[in-house]
Amino acid sequence: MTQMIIDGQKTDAASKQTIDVVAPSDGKVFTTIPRGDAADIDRAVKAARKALTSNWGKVPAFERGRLLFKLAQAVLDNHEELAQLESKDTGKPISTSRGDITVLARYFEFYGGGADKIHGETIPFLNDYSVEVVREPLGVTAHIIPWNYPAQMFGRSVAPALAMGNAVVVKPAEDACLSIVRIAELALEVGFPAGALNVVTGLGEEAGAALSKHPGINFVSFTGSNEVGVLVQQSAALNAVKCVLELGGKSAHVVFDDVDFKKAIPAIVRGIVHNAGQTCTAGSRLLLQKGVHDEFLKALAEEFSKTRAGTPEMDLTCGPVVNKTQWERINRYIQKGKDEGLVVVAQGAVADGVPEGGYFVTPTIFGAKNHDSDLLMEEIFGPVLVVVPFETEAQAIELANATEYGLMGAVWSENGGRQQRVARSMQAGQIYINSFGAGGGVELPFGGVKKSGHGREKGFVALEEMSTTKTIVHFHGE
Ligand code: TXE
Repeated sequence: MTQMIIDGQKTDAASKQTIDVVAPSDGKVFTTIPRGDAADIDRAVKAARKALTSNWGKVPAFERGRLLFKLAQAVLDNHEELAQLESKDTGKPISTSRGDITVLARYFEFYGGGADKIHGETIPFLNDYSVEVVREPLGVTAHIIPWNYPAQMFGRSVAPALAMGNAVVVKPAEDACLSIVRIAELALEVGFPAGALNVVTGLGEEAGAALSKHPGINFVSFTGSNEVGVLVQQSAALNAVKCVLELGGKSAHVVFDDVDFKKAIPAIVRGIVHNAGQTCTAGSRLLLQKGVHDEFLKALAEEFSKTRAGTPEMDLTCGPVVNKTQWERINRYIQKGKDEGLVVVAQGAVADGVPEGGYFVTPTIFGAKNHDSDLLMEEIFGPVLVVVPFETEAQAIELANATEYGLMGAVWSENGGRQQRVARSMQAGQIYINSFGAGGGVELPFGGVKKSGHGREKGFVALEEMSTTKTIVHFHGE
């Protein structure tokens, strides 16, 4: 049984209630987590507020950076344990979890280095005035984290907040939070003071809702569904606190006739099957120019049909999806595609020998004649790719932008002018040219436009998001 971390202590929920944790690869309960609720959130927010004015608030910037480095090292020292935990909890192939834990450590290294490098400025003003703009933490920051990349998203959201001196309250997803609790334990072991980093496990509508509307928070970062993101923003508005929302996507690959097959095909396959398609940036739409359509699709189908879903230990292309609800939802979309008359272009398979009761989905590519299917508009969050043909560059841009989302996209072409024109016309927070997602992208500003949300994470910009400025105007005339 796992405990959560409040005010430097491992603790159960005040109510003593627990939630069963199910392994996605066999559907069986293997442990429990505390069912934290409003009372526990209140304890955690109060502990964080206290830390701001006592221990944590007094740690100088370079020392904060040093603590982040120590945590990065502790993550690396416990790498295999964290990876195994992540795989058991989420179902990810073990090598995927190992990669995720490495990226987690990178976040703490990157922002550890940034802790003492965000400077204020001085501003020329009227005679006899000096003006300083200093950077300050926001205060208590709240972080509501989903289940698809628990460890990575913890790093992405929490590392810059701690680097800037905020005290943090995390509400991880009830479906997968074990790695996050373990990282918080490691943070205590390396010397983060009590209250600087609190983790309250529990249900979204209980602990999550209580956190986002708590009057003691100064900021909320949310990654998850659009529906809940809107609720979180409403709650934040009630207390007039800033929020950053990352709400998923429907990212498009735009593939032109002059595409380099060798680069594009593995990246497109990986872009939709990695993490069983449960990635906010998943490349779930493929816009394919007519001249190369048939040849490219044939080569893509050949590669895609080799994909296999298996258990973490089998370490195949992908694992199961996180829970029964997601499994049913994805299979509903696959059935809907068939019912709508979309053509099944290729399918991978579920590996032989997976346990009964696991949430494995068959990776699938559909071909559509035009862009009006729900499968092209809605986030499926599974290993399902839909292909649509186009003729002209203008048409490609129009189709790429024809969704409510705008998180990521890719242009595949060897023509430099076209690469730039299309990249600049696509409505998304990140565009790749002749690649798709790379190495965790810790250094690269990231976030959405349209219904994919607002605010930026990753890169140096996150340090600005997680802090505020104070302008000090000093009159020193006679
Ligand atoms: O998300 P929820 P779900 C998308 C994806 C997926 C769909 C549903 O399309 O199929 O969302 O997934 C917490 N107040 N993404 O239902 O409910 C919850 O406990 C405050 C995209 O799992 O949004 C968890 O910690 N918090 C995505 C987190 O919100 C609440 C990743 C996300 O859960 C809450 C996950 C409430 N009322 C899903 N209700 C991405 N952008 O990567 C729930 N939560």
